[in-house]
Amino acid sequence: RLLCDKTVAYIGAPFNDGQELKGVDEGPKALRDAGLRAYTMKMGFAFEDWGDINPHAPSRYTTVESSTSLKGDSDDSMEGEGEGEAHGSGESAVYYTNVKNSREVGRACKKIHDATQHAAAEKKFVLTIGGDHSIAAGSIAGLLTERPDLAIIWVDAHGDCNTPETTPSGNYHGMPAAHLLGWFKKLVPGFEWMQKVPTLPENRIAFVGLRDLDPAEKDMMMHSGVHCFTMQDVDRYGISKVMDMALSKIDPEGRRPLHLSLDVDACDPAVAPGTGTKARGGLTYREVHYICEAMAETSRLTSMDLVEINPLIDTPSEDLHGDDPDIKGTQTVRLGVELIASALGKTIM
Ligand code: NNH
Ligand code: MN
Ligand code: MN
Ligand code: MN
Repeated sequence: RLLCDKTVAYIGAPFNDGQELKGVDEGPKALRDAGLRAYTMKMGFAFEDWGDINPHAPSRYTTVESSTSLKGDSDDSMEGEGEGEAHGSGESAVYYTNVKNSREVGRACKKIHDATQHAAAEKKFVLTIGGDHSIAAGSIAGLLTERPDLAIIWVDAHGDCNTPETTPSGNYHGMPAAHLLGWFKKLVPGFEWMQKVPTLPENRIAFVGLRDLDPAEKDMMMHSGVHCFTMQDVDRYGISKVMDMALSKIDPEGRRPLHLSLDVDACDPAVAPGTGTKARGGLTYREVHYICEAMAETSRLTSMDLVEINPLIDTPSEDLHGDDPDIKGTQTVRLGVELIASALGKTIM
């Protein structure tokens, strides 16, 4: 029994505001232009392009949202002046004020939430393309609402587990996992809606590829129930053992729907140069493909985020024998299409 249909719902989240560098917002368009639709259809999937989330337009998904537990905080009531003060008495007492662009980020994430929830309700394979990793707060929140037993593999050089108290940068893309885990003690302006979203249990997320953690972030992760697999673990055990261990931690009985949140900065910069925060010593081309293939092999992968591809700083793709001529685009964009194909079940033989 399949947990989702063979239909990809493509949700573009062209979104920059969770970090400093321009260009990640061009990810969704670059992947379309690279030929993703034709490629996934060739693999036997139906492909529905749900368009891009426009952070500034009213939500298209208000009907879905009002039929769920997300009462109150509807998108429309969040638009306009002073949404941060909605809870009355003195913003600073209950609100963090140091998250950069939090109103824009929060509002966009709510729209992503509505879209992924809607697509999950329709049993689609929900593919959310960033944009920076902030979008995962929205996509995973929406998926959790519809698929409450969801378990997550978060592939990243970084933990994305900072809270506004520990963030060295104020950039929300370093915080979405902590937010989903319920580690924020106060509200974030723009993210009031997160209070109504189910909290992700710590033992239901495993990080793979870690190598660049901030000290306080590392401390919180180590003393929590989240599962961490560093690049040293990948060296020591090999990627196949790491994936077996990670999956058995978050889904011991092998029954949960699975989500892959894939930040391309998990890859070695030689493999994925087109990303804003590069960290040396990352996943090889085959290791990152293996992760996607292993997820597909479970038959329980029902959603995926692909984030932090920055076409503006990407390098041209080298033409190699055996490359599929149907995929166009620069190196990291091309890798993105290939990784999606692997996650959808493409195999070598
Ligand atoms: N940990 C740093 C921060 O909180 C960097 C996070 N950057 C990422 N994460 N690209 O994937 O700002
Ligand atoms: Mn990330
Ligand atoms: Mn990262
Ligand atoms: Mn990143």
